[in-house]
Amino acid sequence: MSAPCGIQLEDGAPGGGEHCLASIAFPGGGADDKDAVATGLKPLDGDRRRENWYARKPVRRGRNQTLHYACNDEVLFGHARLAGGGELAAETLAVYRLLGDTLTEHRMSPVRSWHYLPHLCGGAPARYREFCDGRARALAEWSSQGLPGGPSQGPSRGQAGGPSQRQSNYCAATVIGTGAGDGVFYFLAARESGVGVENPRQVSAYRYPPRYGDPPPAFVRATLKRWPQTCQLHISGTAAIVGHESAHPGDVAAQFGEIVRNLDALIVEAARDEAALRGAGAGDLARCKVYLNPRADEGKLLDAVRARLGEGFAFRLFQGEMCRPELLVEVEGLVERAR
Ligand code: 3EB
Repeated sequence: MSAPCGIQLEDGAPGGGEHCLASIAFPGGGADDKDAVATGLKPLDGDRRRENWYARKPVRRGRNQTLHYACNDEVLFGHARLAGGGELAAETLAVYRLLGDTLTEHRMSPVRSWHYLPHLCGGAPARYREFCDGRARALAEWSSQGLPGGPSQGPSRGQAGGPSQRQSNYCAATVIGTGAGDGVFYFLAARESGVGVENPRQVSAYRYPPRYGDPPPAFVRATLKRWPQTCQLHISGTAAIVGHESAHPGDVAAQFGEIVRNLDALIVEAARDEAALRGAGAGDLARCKVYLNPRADEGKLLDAVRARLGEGFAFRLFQGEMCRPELLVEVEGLVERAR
């Protein structure tokens, strides 16, 4: 492995844990799953293989209250329950405080985060807003403590910024609603921080107008992580949002087409910073996960994927709810290149 960390898709838990950072299970929660991070995600393609995260160098394991992690001097990978049965904002705030403490202790910067939360927007978007509230409060605390990963005050590149203009050091993220059960949060962090990349077709989520929720969601469209020999573009969950508005409500195939345009534009933007990414596009997404709203037509989606990205394009398909009820599909993945 030329990168300090990577994912293998495997049928069970990794044998021999010296290099294993974590084992992500879909959906997980069975008797053999005590070492797995159970996502609660229902695979629609029957593929229940785990995402086993490995580090190039041996890791040691630690725990900060409910936050479990494994790390070496290059990477730290951690996870925690985020049940959110009662107060999701308070629970998110508490977990992100633990994360901030852990990253400070190990001198790590957040690179990528995943959140799978039951009942995210079934009925009302309230729970997603609660989540955003808790995360934003914690990340604001991080900034005041000098920790990377939060908002930073000051003018953004290329923008006429007064002191109220927010620039971000947020990391890439996924937030997907699952069925019953507990929620889960997991993340990758690195000793050397990555760079946030925004999408020229989309308003930065942390600048969405307040009608989508106040505070706005605290994430960037992608984190560009350079390692000594490779670069990884960790792409956030990407939906059919153009500007700040949802496109093509009710039309899963058209939403997928818009997502492909968003992914292409985002990767081109990242390639302005990193020559190794030049020429790449949505079809180069590795470890691609597609989340499909239970109301949407799976056949129409699969036709759209084949039409846009070709028969050979590899991806995993899960049932999931998006942060806005009209969004039927969301896509995430990783573009990795030698440099
Ligand atoms: C969007 O673009 C769709 O709150 O961390 C996608 C990925 C979405 C991450 C987050 C939200 C988040 O606004 C929703």
